[in-house]
Amino acid sequence: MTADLFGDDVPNWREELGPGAVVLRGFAVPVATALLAAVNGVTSAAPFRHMITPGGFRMSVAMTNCGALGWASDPTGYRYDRLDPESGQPWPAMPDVFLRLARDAAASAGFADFTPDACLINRYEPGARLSLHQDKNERDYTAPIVSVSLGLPAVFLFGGSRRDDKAARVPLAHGDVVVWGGPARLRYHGVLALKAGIHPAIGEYRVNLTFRKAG
Ligand code: MD6
Ligand code: FE
Repeated sequence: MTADLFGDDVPNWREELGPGAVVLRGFAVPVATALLAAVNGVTSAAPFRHMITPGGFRMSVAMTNCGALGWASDPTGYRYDRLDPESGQPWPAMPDVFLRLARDAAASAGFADFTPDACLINRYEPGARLSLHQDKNERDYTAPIVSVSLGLPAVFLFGGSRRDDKAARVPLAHGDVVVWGGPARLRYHGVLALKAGIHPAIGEYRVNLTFRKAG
């Protein structure tokens, strides 16, 4: 862990979660307002929606996407698609502030030249959760994933390479960024049910941005 030597009031340190995985505490705080404004821009064109899993369940997390490719789930399976299935239109472009933050965070974690083509935007309301899963719909596992937490705090579960490996509980707060790749790329992970609360920036929600190189 590297302590903040710069004397500002923004949390700024890193916590290794294991080889290839790190939490950059507070990394997104300086751009959080700009990120949230950009989320509103994306969702005015591609609103949050509750997708249906291949098993037929409605996901408790509401999702949308921006970038050249968007992640989608429906009863036929999971996939990345160029078009929003709700509108038939391409997903909104990735805002510059998203791209810059994702690149900077990846570089800071040791993954140079990360160029995401997909950003999945997750919105949690109290009680919403994401069960343990691997991110494996992307074509190329050499690129890392960059995950940005905004709004209410959540407990991130970070497991191993098998579903039944014991998972660490990692609290994530507004502005924290998790980067994982290389040997950590296929580790199981999930999010515990969100606790109710009010965040000054976005009220009763947690919003998570996950950047990937999907295509
Ligand atoms: C979330 N995140 O934090 C859900 N996946 O809301 C993920 O599923 C995730 O945070 C891959 C890498 C980082 C993540
Ligand atoms: Fe994931």
